[in-house]
Amino acid sequence: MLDRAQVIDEQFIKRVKAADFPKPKSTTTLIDAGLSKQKAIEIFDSQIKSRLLDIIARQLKEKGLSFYTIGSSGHEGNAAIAEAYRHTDMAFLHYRSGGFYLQRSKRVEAVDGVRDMLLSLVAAKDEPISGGRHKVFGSVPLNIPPQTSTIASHLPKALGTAFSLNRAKALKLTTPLPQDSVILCSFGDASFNHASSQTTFNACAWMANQQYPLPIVWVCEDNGIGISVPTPKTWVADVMSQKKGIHYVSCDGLNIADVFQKATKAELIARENGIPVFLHMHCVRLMGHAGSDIESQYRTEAEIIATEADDPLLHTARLMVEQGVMSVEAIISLYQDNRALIEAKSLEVLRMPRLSSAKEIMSSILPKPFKASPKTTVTDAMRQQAFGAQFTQLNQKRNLCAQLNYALTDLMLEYDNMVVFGEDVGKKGGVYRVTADLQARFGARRVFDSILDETTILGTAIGLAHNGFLPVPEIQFLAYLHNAEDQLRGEAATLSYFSNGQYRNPMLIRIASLAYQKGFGGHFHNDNSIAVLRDLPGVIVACPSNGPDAAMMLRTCMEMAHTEGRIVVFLEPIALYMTKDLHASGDNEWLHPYPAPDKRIKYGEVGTFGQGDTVILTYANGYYLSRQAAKRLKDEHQINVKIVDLRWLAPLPEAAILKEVAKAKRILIVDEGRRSASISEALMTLLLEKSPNLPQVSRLTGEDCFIPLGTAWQHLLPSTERIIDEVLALQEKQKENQRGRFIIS
Ligand SMILES: Cc1ncc(C[n+]2csc(CCOP(=O)(O)OP(=O)(O)O)c2C)c(N)n1
Ligand SMILES: [Mg+2]
Repeated sequence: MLDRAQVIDEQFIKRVKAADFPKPKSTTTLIDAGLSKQKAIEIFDSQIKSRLLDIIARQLKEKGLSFYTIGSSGHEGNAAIAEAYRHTDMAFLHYRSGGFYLQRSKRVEAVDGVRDMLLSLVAAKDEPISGGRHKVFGSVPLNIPPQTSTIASHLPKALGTAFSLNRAKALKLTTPLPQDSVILCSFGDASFNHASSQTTFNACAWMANQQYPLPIVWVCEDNGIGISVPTPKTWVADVMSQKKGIHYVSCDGLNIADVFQKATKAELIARENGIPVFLHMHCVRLMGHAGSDIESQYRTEAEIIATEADDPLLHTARLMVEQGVMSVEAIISLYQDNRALIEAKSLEVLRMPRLSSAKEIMSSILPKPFKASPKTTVTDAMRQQAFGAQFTQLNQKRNLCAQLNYALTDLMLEYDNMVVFGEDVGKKGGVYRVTADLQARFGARRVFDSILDETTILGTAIGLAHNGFLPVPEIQFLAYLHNAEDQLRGEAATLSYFSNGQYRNPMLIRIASLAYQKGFGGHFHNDNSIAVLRDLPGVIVACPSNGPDAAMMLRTCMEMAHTEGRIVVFLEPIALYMTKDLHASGDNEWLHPYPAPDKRIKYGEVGTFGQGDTVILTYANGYYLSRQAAKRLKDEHQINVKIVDLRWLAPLPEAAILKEVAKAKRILIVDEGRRSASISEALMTLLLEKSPNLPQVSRLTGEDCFIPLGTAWQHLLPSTERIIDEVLALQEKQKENQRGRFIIS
């Protein structure tokens, strides 16, 4: 079959010249829509530019000069949507929203939309959003954050940003987005079915049901197909036109007047009334899914030709001619002049530099330095008022749970834009009462229950962060992070990287984690695997083992979120929340006074206990058990050990670890995670690679297994006894090592 890009290109010229236009699918005129002739020409110009960029993308790809050919052809009606909104209305865009991007770019003088898109095609370093890291629509001045290729993953955060608008108003916060903004979010018809979409529409309808204002317009760019799978004709409308709480509006994506009219209507409903709108734009898909897609494998030639006959550019050309806006000749000139312009600009961008070193590529993993929002100077009187009766008890010895609660209280006083939310964190104060009384202290606007959906929780966090909040979402148990982990791994963690450090979504995700719960059995409440958190570039994983550390680490984590835009995962060891005793019942040695609010544990600073030439590297429950083991090793075997509490699990505090083991004769790694993919593997590698005088090292870890119910978990996890045995075994092994060489067992 012929190259469809060429066919479509030639067809446009031929049919316009012959005034051979497709029949309209709707009757809305420019006058009906209130669209001036000049605006109509501008929209048409954006449509043409978008089309020609798709065509040139394929030509460049054929020559090996560009890398991605997914285009917007057939969807160019979305240019008229851009016209209906302000450029300050944040837009989370579908990968076929080229027309939208180009039309919006006309609002901001400094932005050259065509150049931006060409730079993106050739992965040039000067590409304005990702700096050559991704072919994506995005621009800070246009308020278009870049989206990932994971379809539908952007919907939860778009809802979160819409949610943030009214919340900011209610809390009288100064935020980056104007408070009368509308949020836009576009996606395809097949993406509509994705779990991330469906959960978002559910959450959106749920919030609307609570009368919460949500100025958001969901734009479904419905071309009737997802790669090769057709969407049943009435499917999207059947579902969404029935959905209570979300206003449904349909438009003909082949008629810019109709699109503009309906988009304007949607804007009014969303902006004026805070009612979410589903704008269903019917369009076609031209040139297949992408350049690599061979459409003839799943569509007949007749079907392809019939779709091409409905080219939206031909529809706009008809509208322009019929409504006396442009002549046929003027349209051809506009088309050909744009071709010349784009070709000239493409020659320019081809000469632009590309990313050329790992350092350069990785430079955007962390956000660029920015001016952090102001903090409140907290006085004693403010603390007294917030803590109430508890204020006088703050210097009494408390457990980990209470200290986290106190630290969160102090942080809420310091950061006006901090919000705490998740399942049951409000009135109940969390399953483990870590957030107890916070809602009473700070109100339901800052401490609130989410719906039972982790994707929505993390998506809301990202969305809130897009509008200047410091979100502190809670995931009730580590095992439940996983059904939403895309929001962290795919979305939040990649935002800075794919926006060249220009966008950030700081947050502190608290997760009740790890095993050893004696009264609460089973894997799902005792998940001891943190593998999915270990390899996220730029994300910090913190894990305290005791109350004061938790409070002082939490403060540092919030500061890093606030001043550096960092994403921090804060793993709270459930089994230690209420722990009081260390060595014997009633000794209260795991209770500690709450550290003064200015005390911090710096990022990368490890904790140490004891002195000895055997060093135990551990964290969380492992640290607690090692402390028990240390006492017995001393009392019963006259062995002194040094215990290092890692505290920071990713990135590992390498320098501090190496310093602590520099004089070690034996190293025992105690890791309550699984043998595979736990921190122990990273520690082993670190020691092998960077410890000059590597002593005898061994690992004590959990088994590669899920945690069973009841008391059987004890057979799988490190225990005090086993730590003692391992230390003794290490000593023995070293004695046996007659050759004096370094051995890893
Ligand atoms: C989560 C996820 N699964 C699969 C894909 C691969 N994929 C990319 S686009 C696409 C089809 C999307 O169709 P639709 O939403 O209708 O958008 P269209 O391309 O038709 O505009 C698929 C399956 C992906 N990008 N993300
Ligand atoms: Mg589709």
